[in-house]
This record gives sequence, C-alpha cells and structure tokens, in this order.
Amino acid sequence: MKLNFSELSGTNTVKSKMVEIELPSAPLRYYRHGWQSWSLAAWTDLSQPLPIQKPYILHPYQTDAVYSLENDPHGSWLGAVEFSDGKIIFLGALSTDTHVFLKGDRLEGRSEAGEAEWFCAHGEEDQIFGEYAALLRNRFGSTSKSTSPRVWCSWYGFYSYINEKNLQQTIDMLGDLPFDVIQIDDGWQKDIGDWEPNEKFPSGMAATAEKIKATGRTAGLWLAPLLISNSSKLFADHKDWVVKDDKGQYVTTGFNVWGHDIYTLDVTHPDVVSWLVDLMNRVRRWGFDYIKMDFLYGGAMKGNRYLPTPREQAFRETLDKIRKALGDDAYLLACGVPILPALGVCDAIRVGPDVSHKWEDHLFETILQNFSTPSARNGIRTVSNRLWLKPLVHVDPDVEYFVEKENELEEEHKSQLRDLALICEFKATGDLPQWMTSSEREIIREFLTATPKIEKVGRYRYKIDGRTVDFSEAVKLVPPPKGFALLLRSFIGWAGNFKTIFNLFLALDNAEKKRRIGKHHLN
Ligand code: 9PG
Repeated sequence: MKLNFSELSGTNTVKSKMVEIELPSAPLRYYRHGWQSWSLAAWTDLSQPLPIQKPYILHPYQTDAVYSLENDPHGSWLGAVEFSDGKIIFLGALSTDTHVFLKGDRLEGRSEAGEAEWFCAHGEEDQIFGEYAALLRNRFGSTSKSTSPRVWCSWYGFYSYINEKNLQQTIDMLGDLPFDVIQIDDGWQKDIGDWEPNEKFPSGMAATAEKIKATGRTAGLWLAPLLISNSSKLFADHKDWVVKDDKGQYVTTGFNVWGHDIYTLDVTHPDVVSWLVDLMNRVRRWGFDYIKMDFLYGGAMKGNRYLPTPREQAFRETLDKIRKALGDDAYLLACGVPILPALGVCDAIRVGPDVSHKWEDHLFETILQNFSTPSARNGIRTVSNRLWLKPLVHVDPDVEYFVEKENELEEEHKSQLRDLALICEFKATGDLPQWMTSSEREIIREFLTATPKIEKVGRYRYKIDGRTVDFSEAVKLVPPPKGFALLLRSFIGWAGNFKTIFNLFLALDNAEKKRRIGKHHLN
C-alpha cells in the first residue's frame, strides 16, 4: 500500500503487509529503533550512515540477526525521519513481526507475518510518539503496578561470583538503606537450562530467599529461561526442544561469558511450555517475588519451531503463559527482550544495554561501531531514545553508581546516570555496601527517597525540580573510524569472529572483573 505524504494529517492507521510513504524532501535524520533491550535506539545522521556493527559474532545477541547486515537505515516495528523544519514523518506498527526501512526517498514498513496494522503521522515528535504509545497501550496493554521497586542487584559488584557468603554479607551491610528488593543475578544456577542452585548456594534457594525476606525486603532472582547451554543436563535430555535453522543446525544465540554454545528453547513446543510453567512455579515456591528474566530474545529468533507461528507472536504467547504462571503479584522485569512483544505482559522492560563503571569502551564504540556493549554512555544513549515507552511499562535504565572505589566514572557521568533513573522512575544499584563510605550511604539514601518533579524541555533535556539536565552530548554517536582506525576496525572485526580470539578477550575481561571484586569476596 502506497501512502501519500499529504494524506498524513490526523491519526492514520492502515492494514497491510507492506506500506510505503513517499517523502516530500530529503530528511536529515532517521530514528532507528533496535530490536531488543541492548540494541541501539538513536536518531542517526543521514549524511553519515551508520556502519554495520562488529564483530559479526555478536549480532545474534545484540541485534535482530535477520536484519543486521542491511545497509539502509532500519529498525524494529517503527521508524521516523526528521526534516529541517524539525517535524517528523513517523511509521510504526501496532503488530509484532514488523520492520521499518528508509529506502532512498521512501519510508517502508514490512511484515514477516501477513497483514499488519500501521500508524503513520506527520508533525511534532513528542505528540506523535505519544499517540503511538497510546495506540500500543490499547493494543497490547500495560503494567498493573503503579510504582517500580528500588533494587539492589548483584551483577555490577559481584558479576557471576555471587555466593551465599558474599550475599549474606551484603544483606547485613545494606542495613537500613531503603531498597525494596535484593536481587541475585547470574551465577547462582548449575547451568544455563539447569535452574537449580550450584555449589556456591549450599543452603538452597528457598533458604536464600528467606534470608533476604527476613530483612523485610522482596527477594529477586535472575533467570534466562529460554536459553539452553549445550553443556546442560536439560540439553542432554531434551535435544528436540531446541530451535534449529534450515540446515538442521541449532540456532546459536551468540557467545557470552558462560563459555559454551548457547541455543534457544522452542517456545511453541507444548512440553517446553509446561517445563517453563513448572520452573516459574518453583521459583515462586522458593520465595522469589521479583524476577529479572534475561536473554529473552532467544525465544523470538528466526528458526524452525514445532508450530509455524510467526516468531515474535510465538514468543509473546509463551511470555504471557510464563507471566500467568508467575502470578500477577510477582514483579516481572524483562531484559534482553524484543520490546513490542513484551508490552502488557511484563511490569518493566530494560530499555538499554548494560551500563558499567566506565564511561565508554573505545574499542567497541569507536573502532567497531558497536553501541550495545556495556558502558555508561551506551546505556544513556539508548535509554534516552526510548523514554516514549514510559506510559506503557516501567522503563529500567540499568543501575546507577555512587561509590568512589573501583569506579572510573567522573562525578558528572555518575550524576547523568542518576538523573536518567529519576526520569525513568526506576532506581537500582549494584554498588557493594562493603565499598560505601558513610557519606556515600547518605547520598544513596537521599537518592532512593527522592521524588522530584520531572519536566521534558527538549529532545534530550529535562528539568528535575527546576534543575536542567541534558543528555545531548551522551547520545551523540561516535563518528565512524577513518584511516588507521578503519584498518583496525576491519582487522579486529574480522579477528573477533574467531572463537579462540573472542574467548581470549572474554578471559581478559573476566580477569579484570575478578581483580575488581577482590580476592576476599571470591570464595
Ligand atoms: C548476566 C548479565 C546481567 C545484565 C544483563 C546481561 O551484548 N553484550 O555485550 C551484553 C553484555 C552484558 C549483558 C548482555 C549483553 O548482560 O543485561 O544485567 O544480568 O546479563 O549475565
């Protein structure tokens, strides 16, 4: 279906497998909306096209791999262009399994799943994104929870080295700091797929949850229930539950810290669904009422499944069953999740990549043009571009930092992370209480109890209780490399695709994490 620019007055929705909007003149910028939590969302300059991010080996877990080699500007479900008068033309789907491209002077929406419904508009950015959010809310629903809890999360202090002893010490030392949730992240499980406590949690998960609850807080747990490691018992027992590609190979969900090949469960297989429901019941029985459900994109990757349901729709249907099994009284944070299919099903969505105690990662951001790897700036950029989702779901910007120890962020950058969290109304940290000075504890207490008045005054500018904050610098994309850096991009991008080289890189990263935690916390 072809739409004329002049038809875009008022609210337009059309039903079609494909829509095309002819643009009246050349736009300046394109709003690219990445597929899942960690994928880039940003206004990109059309005079300087975004190079394909490297290394390719990471595409499955940072982008929608079906589209990651596309040269034209594109994104999942929605896209927009901005003209010199500041106005935008917007195209956004009200259906899952859709993608938007800028092809020359046309904005093009395509569906992978037959007819889709599309919203098109021309005018002021904030108003249009607001209308789109309202339409999505009608179509997909929104969370029933009024506020988000204040979370202490184990990942950013202990990484996978969380254990019963350092957790207990943390619980004790957090004292009366007003956190509502203490959340155990990656590191407690036997394997990816074997969601039972490992040897670092000898008392078991029910006893662990009880220790948290004894302080009057909610116990939180991290899980990646749709992933399956080839080293797991689950894989040995149920190879037929795993998604394969057209060549009959298991679909890989990317490389990661776990050091094994990681595949994904077939969310349309009835036995997988019952296994997931049992798992959710077990986690609730242990006593966890806050669930951080991670790496969910696996459930919506391209591949052959038991039923031919379109991939995002299939994922949404199963996520809904997972949610119902958890019960409405549990708080569900979805992470690494395709955004649209999760709306109305979970309470919060992580809307950016991981932050870190470093402002930038030069190798990844500048050389490889990869904006999904952990860094404070990458987090701020994508989150700032996804704040329009706030009327629909709690938006999780990842954690904030307060302590001086083992932290390379400048005060100004720590403040930006905190200000963004105030705007999101979602507060969390992974700072170890073992590292907090008494004045830092007071700053944390003040932050956790603050409820400032927030006003949006520009695309990336806000007033927080009258004080202006501006994320315009942080959201800027690092220009593509030139000269020697370009050569380096080609070489490192290529070399990084070899498993051994990539694993070497991971090992170095891990050694640095261990050093940061300190020996006394490791056992
Ligand atoms: C546990 C972690 C934490 C964290 C999650 C997720 O693409 N990447 O480079 C990438 C890096 C880290 C990452 C995901 C992707 O972390 O977001 O909060 O739970 O898993 O393993």
